[in-house]
Amino acid sequence: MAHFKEVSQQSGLHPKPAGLVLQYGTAGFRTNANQLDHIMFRMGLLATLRSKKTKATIGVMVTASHNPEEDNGVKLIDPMGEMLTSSWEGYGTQLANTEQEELLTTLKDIVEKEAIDMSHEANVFVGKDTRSSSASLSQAVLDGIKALGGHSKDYGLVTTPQLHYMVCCQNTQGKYGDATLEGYYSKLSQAFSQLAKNASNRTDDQKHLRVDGANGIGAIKVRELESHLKKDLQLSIFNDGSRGKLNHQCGADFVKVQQKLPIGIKINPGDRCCSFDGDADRIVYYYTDSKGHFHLLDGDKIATLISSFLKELLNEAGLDLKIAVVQTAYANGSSTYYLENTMKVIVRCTKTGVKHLHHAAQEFDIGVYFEANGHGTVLFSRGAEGKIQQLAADTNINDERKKAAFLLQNTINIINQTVGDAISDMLLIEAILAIKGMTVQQWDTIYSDLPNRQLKVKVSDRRVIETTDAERRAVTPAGLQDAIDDLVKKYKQARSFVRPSGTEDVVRVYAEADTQENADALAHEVSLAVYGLAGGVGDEPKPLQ
Ligand code: NG1
Ligand code: ZN
Repeated sequence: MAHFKEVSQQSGLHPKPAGLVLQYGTAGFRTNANQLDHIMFRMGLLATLRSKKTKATIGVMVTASHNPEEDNGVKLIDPMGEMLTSSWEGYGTQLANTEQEELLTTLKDIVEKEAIDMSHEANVFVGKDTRSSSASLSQAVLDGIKALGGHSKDYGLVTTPQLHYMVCCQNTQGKYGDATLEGYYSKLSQAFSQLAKNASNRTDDQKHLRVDGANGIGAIKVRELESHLKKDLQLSIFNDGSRGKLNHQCGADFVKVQQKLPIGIKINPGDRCCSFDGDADRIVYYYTDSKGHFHLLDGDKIATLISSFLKELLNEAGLDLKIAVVQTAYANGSSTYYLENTMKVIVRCTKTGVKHLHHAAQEFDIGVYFEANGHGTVLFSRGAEGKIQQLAADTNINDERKKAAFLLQNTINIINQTVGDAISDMLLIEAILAIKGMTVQQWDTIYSDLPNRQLKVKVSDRRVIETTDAERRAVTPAGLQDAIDDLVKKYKQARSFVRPSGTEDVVRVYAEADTQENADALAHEVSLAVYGLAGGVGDEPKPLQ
């Protein structure tokens, strides 16, 4: 086969460092950028095979999200804009780790196993974030696609969710929207302006939002969106990449984990602010009060705001649709309690990693899913969308139902259903706050978060920790779960769990309790248990200050 010869020649330009082993994890490959050139070339090959197999356009995004600037990464996007199916992640790992001379054999094995018709055309969309390494790494992806005879379209700088959106638009022949940036901005901004019509008498202050762009791609793209928004929403963009370093002391991950303001943002008490992460698929909100205290509104608060808005609209519209909220073990206990007992919606808990949440959300008419870190979206089943469209077109219904149907229709249009999207989530949250005439403080008081703490522990092999029950309990090493249970018993309203990270070489520890001191103490004690029982390396974890 001519293409295999081409692969053989081209792969020599993207050699694999002998012995290097990497794994296609929860967010694709992610590590220091200088180890990734061969991975990118090979993911270009894999995407081309995946495209031939599915007879659809596939996406490849070059980014390491919230990781430091020095890192990079790559993830594949499946035809409907969702993450690569797990059955192909293994091929990603195989291709990544096969030594140079075995590459063709591995490739042919995949072709054979999947019975891929190599004569079929392949089409791959490629995007990248603003990291300095992204340009050459995305070129390596394009080289891989070309070597296997695939067609590619290079979108250049885009957010991760924008590329997911393009793939979905392309494979639905434009039914989901136009596969262009212009198409994306106009669909979202039109839906926003329709929703904003239902907000009464907003002052300029209420229309004003401060955005921390994490010095990344989100800052560039939210500025492009701005010109489509007219006067409905006024943005002040900080950490826009003109000076600071990507994700350094800013961005959604920093704000969520450190529970403090990002660097470089100027705010007065009560001002509404949000932070994106490095590839703009996460968002968190926050403000400071008159005493200067910081208040975070994370993915759990966002899920609560969105699901209560949708539930009210469904009631008003008289639509009987099943709505659920999907969370992970990191969801604050107060949010789960509020959703289940006050709002009375179905709550599901899945393993960490967006694909798990996405799949669970697909089981309902309307599935709202958010990780506490701010990654999430809303999925509407085809049946639910149909019922909403039908109602919106019905001329024989009263004004209240008509208005609710119209709001639901535009809510569907403002949401990027392919994946969590900071820009789309931001517009939806702004629209809900505007329609409800709600301040960020009022939103914050829906429930009070239990104080919590997240820590990391270094161990020699994090795979010694195996978990069950959506990662809420450790099965191995022996004795660890008993130790955690005993520690948790010492505190009020306490909960704690540990799990190996899928994106970093650490074990993550989470604890919550009635006070911040207790949450900190519990997290520290559990860290010591992990260090002692799971092969901790380096210095023993120190208590928090
Ligand atoms: P790991 O490193 O597996 O904890 C982190 C996030 C996930 C997800 C992935 C992908 C936490 C605790 N974990 O995974 O939720 O977003 O990164 O980016 O926030
Ligand atoms: Zn991200």
